[in-house]
Amino acid sequence: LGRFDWEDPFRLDAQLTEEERALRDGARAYAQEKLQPRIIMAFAEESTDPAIFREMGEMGLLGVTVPEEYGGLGASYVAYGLIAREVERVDSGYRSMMSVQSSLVMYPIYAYGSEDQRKKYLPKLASGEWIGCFGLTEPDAGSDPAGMKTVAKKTANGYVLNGSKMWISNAPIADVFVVWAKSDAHGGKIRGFVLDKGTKGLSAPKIGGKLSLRASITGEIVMENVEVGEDALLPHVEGLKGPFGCLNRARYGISWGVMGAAEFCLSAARQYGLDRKQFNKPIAQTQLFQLKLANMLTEISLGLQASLQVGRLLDDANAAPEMISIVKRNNCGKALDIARWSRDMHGGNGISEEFQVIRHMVNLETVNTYEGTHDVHALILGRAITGLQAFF
Ligand code: TGC
Ligand code: FAD
Repeated sequence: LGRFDWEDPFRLDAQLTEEERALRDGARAYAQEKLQPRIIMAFAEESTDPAIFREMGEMGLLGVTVPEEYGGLGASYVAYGLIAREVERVDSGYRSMMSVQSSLVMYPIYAYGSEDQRKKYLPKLASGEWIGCFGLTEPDAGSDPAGMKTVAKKTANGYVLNGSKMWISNAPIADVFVVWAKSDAHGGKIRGFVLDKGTKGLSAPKIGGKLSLRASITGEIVMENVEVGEDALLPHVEGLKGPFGCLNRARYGISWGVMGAAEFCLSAARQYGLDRKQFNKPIAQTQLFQLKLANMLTEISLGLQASLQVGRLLDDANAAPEMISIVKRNNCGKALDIARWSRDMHGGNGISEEFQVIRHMVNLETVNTYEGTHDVHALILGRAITGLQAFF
């Protein structure tokens, strides 16, 4: 029988390729050396440092699954997940910045874009010189994006876009806006457009006062008679499967990312329990404390293994969206539970920024909601199980 390692309970490390391990180690070194020292202040001040995109670009962390000819690494989805886990071990906001750029901006331009769009945008997004955002959600259309009101009207030379998007990560500092609109020229079907910062009528005011994900800037996208040429249209996709194709990848990455945050919370609780004495013994020597650690470790072990399997299936082009709903939903919900337990296990210190677990806890409230809420993914799975649609 083998030795048990609580930091790698199912020998995940041994299930990775050499390239995947190298990318993970590079991401871990960057996240711990460059992001960890900034996060407490960034979260406190609700500030986002755009230089992080360029640093991530230099480290090769943006668009890792995009082929090398467009500035990516052509790496596996498992590698992408491992990177998300290392970045989110520091903060969900930093992982958000990265996963929007990779899965929600670079992926659609690569998968649905023209060759000219790929060449214009992808290398600069991969290097972090340009920052991207993805506008699907609207003030009156969140879980039900089919209810969007943004419209694209055909003109002689292109389109005019009108509408507004809400809760858009990276928007106030974005150079590139991937937005989804109902297009009259395509029978009212949803189409994707790539807009450049500075286009007349396009603005992205910041949404302030967030008590979660404070290191990742969020904004609206306001489009007032935004005129674009035909070359702004993503030519190769039509309908909701366009944005959902991107969301599949981002949701999968989130399933790994939140496990990184959960691992941080487990390690912090363990260390705190070993150091802190009450009733003349370490609190880690009490049965209730150990029960919580055991529950945390169990959920993390199972969650990581499930994400690895879905990643391998994605790499084999054999993953179904429902598999991604299982891991997005389960891992976010479990990570949120783990962060709450860890906060509790730290006692009063658990509410201090210094111990960091309450920051993970409030961040994970957002992550449990965005990219399809915990309940919406239950309904996606319920529909797959029963064949009955319960959304409306
Ligand atoms: P439904 O009828 O189910 O489907 C409409 C069309 O879309 C296709 N489709 C998919 N295609 C690929 N992948 C998927 N996962 C797909 N799901 C559906 C489907 O086949 C159909 O295609 P076609 O050709 O027949 O037209 O659509 P519905 O309107 O009933 O959808 C219901 C529901 C609830 C599943 C869906 O609307 C949903 O997932 N809602 C959640 C919305 C959401 O996730 N928003 C995310 C916004 S982006 C974001 O949060 C970024 S945060 C980023 C960060 O900071 O990290
Ligand atoms: P609603 O859809 O109004 O849901 C409210 C509640 O009702 C939830 O509990 C939900 O589960 C429940 N509910 C809804 N429908 C049903 C139903 N049929 N049955 C049962 N319960 C239901 N969007 C983007 O497009 N791009 C981004 O970059 C982006 N970044 C974000 C960053 C942050 C910090 C946040 C908070 C959000 C971001 N979002 C982004 C938006 C996010 O995807 C939405 O908030 C999410 O999809 C939920 O939509 P909503 O907020 O409108 O909630």
